[in-house]
Amino acid sequence: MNMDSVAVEVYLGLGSNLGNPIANLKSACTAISQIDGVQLLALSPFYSSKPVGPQDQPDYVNAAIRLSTHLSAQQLLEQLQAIENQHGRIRTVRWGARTLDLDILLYGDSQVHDSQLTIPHIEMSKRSFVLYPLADIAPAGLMIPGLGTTLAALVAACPAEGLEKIPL
Ligand code: ROI
Repeated sequence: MNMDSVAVEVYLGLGSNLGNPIANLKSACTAISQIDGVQLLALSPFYSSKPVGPQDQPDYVNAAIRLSTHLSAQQLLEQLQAIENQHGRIRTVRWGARTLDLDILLYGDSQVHDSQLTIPHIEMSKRSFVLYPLADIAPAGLMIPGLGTTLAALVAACPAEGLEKIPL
């Protein structure tokens, strides 16, 4: 339970570039919707994206989720890591290929800085594969805590290069 025991609106980033990425994201979505204390509110379209970081890995599929939860950020992280592990995630090289990556991008208007979690997610403001799916399901005027800027402003400053919406 979070401290106020009030439902908090949370945004997640999803990514996969091993196995069947689309199937991995769909199955992750189902698993997330089944977490006790989580209500799924929206799922973005899926995007294919060129790898950021090392280029010698397959293209990614990325998406974003909006949910509401009574869980604390830490409790939610534990549930998400369990889902990553169920999907065969093996943590090897930094910035390497992965079957499933689930990131807490935003947790209400909170900022979290501890050994396990940094919210807002550090790199989100520069990454098209995070910002564009997020913009599909979040209000344009959404403020990014700590940055003093809106989601729409970040999107406007971030070219969609290497990013393509996957038709349904
Ligand atoms: N690149 C893309 N396109 N999508 C991701 O989800 C992703 N995740 C990562 C790194 C390796 C930084 N690159 C990525 O963790």
